[in-house]
Amino acid sequence: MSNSPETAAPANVALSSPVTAGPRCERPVDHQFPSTKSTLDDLAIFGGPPAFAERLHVGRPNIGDAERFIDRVRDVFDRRWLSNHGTYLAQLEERVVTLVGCRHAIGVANATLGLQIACRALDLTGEVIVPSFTFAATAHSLAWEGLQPVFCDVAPATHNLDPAHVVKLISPRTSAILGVHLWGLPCAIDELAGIASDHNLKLFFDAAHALGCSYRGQPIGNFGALEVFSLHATKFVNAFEGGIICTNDDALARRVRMLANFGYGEGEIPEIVGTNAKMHEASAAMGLTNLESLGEFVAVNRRNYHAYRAQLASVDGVRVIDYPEREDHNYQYVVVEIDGARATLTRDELLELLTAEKVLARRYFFPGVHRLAPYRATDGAAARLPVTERLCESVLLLPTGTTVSVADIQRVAELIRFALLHGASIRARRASEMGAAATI
Ligand code: T4K
Repeated sequence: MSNSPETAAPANVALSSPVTAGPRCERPVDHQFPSTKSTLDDLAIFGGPPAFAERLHVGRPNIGDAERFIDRVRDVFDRRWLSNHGTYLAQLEERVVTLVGCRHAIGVANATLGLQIACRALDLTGEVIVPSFTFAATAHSLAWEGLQPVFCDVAPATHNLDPAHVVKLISPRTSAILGVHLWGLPCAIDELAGIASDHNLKLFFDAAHALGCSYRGQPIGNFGALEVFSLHATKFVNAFEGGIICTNDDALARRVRMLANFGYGEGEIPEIVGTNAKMHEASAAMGLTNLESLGEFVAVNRRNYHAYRAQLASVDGVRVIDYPEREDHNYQYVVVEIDGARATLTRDELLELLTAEKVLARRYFFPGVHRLAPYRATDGAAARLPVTERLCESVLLLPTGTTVSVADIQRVAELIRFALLHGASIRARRASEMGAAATI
């Protein structure tokens, strides 16, 4: 697997490119744990002490001004208005409208329900073209609405829908294209809009990752028929759970509001079949409070992203995905690709090693939605998704967010560098230990 020479010398790695301290981190540095690994025995998979006392997470929630949130919840109690388009939801929606610059922002209980409502609001039928390299919820929302997801490959640089492949998948049953702005990187929106218009298809976006991001200078939330943000706990801005549907279409906005609220319009009697996808006031207060710290969250995420880039730049076989500086970005995810041809360990071997050190990196998204049980039998798409298949085997997300410090990142990068310098020895020792265990 590896072409890289293995260094015999112990890796007491000196850090290059010091990273300047930025905004506050909520976790103190734990000094009692050794910051470097000098021999294989130091690795936690071989019985050494883990590099971190407490686990480092990918999706640790960013939390803004907790006191202000608690004051708002007290106010909710005082006024005894807990749900059904309360004042905090109205404020949250207004703030998103201002941030995104769109005409309508509609708060919902979560983005999955938001996508389901989108399918209804757009009257979709038959097949919808969607990437497989995404969280299961994207495809589930279609399947839940009785639609067939048709899995499309993605572009290697952005991990987003490949427009050339989209065209090939259009059939007489296709009613829409659902793009995902994965990691907050915008899809090839203009190309997709052209294809949708040429073939008379609806276009909408799963923007779960993309609050605070832009495409050609315009905020995400303004494209396609509508876009759906997630405010889940692990997202850049969270409302515990939540979603926001943004659109510039007045009629569509009205329909979305009705669908999310049992079919009620302005009157006392439901006009259409609707569901209950309302966001309650505690969630709205949390979303609003966290939105007020958006600038700080971006600053911390951006600092962390650049720290990882600097620390991992010289590590052979590791690529940190690019976020173009000319666009707004939330830097919520630090996404690395482990190149199977150049790195001395596979992504999964590295993940096992990091997990033992209490670095809970994540394989988003493994094994690819087209390989999940509900879709495997119906689609059989693996052969036509070569980029997706490669990414599902090579992508790893590293811990970041306001609970991760630059010192943590230096330590994570040291671990990765040490592991890949000594990959062949690590693999050989692991194999011999497993073999010995199997014969006991
Ligand atoms: N479209 C896309 C592209 C998405 O990524 C998602 C959601 C959706 C649509 C649907 O949006 P929502 O309906 O959720 O609004 C997590 C999230 O649950 C999910 O929202 C998210 N994508 C996905 C990428 O990640 P899991 O199964 O990986 O979550 P879990 O519980 O393993 O947590 C991840 C990490 O975060 C762990 O290390 C623990 C940590 N964590 C998590 C929570 C909830 C905390 O430290 N505190 C917490 O409160 O799916």
